[in-house]
Amino acid sequence: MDREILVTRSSMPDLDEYVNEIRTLWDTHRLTNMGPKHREFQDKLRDYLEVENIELFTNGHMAIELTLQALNLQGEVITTPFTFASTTHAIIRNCLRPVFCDIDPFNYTLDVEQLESLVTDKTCAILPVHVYGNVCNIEEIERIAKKHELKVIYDACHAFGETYNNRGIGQYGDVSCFSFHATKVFNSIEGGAATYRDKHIGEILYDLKNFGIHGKEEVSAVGANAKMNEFCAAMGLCNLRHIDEEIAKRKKVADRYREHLEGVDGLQLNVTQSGVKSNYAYYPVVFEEKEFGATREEVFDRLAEEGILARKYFYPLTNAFSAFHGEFDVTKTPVALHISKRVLTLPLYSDLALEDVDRICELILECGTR
Ligand code: T4K
Repeated sequence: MDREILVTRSSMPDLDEYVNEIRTLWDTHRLTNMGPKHREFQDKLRDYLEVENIELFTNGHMAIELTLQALNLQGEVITTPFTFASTTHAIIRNCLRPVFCDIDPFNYTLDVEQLESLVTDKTCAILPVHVYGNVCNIEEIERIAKKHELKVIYDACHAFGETYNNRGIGQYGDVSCFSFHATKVFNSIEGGAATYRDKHIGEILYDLKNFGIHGKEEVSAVGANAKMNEFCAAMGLCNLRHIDEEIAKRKKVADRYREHLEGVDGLQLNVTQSGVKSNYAYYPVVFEEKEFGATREEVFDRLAEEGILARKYFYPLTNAFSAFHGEFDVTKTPVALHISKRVLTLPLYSDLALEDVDRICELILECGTR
């Protein structure tokens, strides 16, 4: 191909729309610290996500990290290793111990069959991930959490705008954390949010994102700085106007992949989940060499030769990171290990041409018949 196709491409509004949105900043010089754009964006998101409570952050990671801090947790947190670094790092940076649970082989979220066997008297919380926008087994997670009095914090960074059983995904668990990073279905350049059930958690989150400052002369908590600025909020406001259209376009791309790849021996496509309104966040395909005739690496390399840069989200597993010096036994999460060695996330974004999807699939299918 004469141009590169990357795994994703940020959605952006028309330049004029953004310029118009930020114009008032030149009048007010109010660039950050919960200004009018921040307030408007937060209100609009509350409606869009169908949640009662929301707090904006500078990114998805700080939403997760500060949520764990706000809940004042101690001990062990059961989580998945099949995720981005952020999820595991947020646990460890709070001096908590991650306990890795294996994943479901088809939707790649926490394996609820194994989950309860990992609960000990040190367990304080479960941190599942709606990975690729696939919704976790919420009923079972809630049952287990209730039985053992555990907090549930969903990493919903891939699940923007999704609903489960007609309720915004952010309504589930004690807290759900979203990312609005440039690479996500919905972006505010960088950004994130926590949606939560208990209003009191919101007060703590606010303190933690703004140095614990209350008014001009009182600092009543030891907080960090994780505020969203006005330029990011303005980008979020613009992108929010177009989000439904964006997701509809992503669906067309995902459907086209499925037309070409469904039913091919040795290819496992992503699940369609009942009760879920999907956002088509990623297009993961698992390559089983024996049945397909080529490895994930061979497909990755062949696509790269043509300038198509798919990604191995999520390889390596977080429990295999060199940062942890072999502290965690990856063989205890065999399904996650198997999938992470075989999965490739194919390019998926709203303005990816369907002809490009055809070409990508052609190249993939050729790999299998070589
Ligand atoms: N939890 C989960 C499950 C997550 O996946 C993430 C983030 C988080 C928590 C934390 O949320 P944030 O703190 O990030 O809000 C990317 C993203 O940086 C990261 O947000 C995302 N997950 C992760 C899955 O992917 P990289 O290192 O793969 O990104 P990068 O720079 O290689 O970009 C990938 C492709 O995206 C590029 O090839 C081109 C395109 N791109 C990238 C950028 C930066 C754009 O089109 N525009 C851009 O500005 O991590």
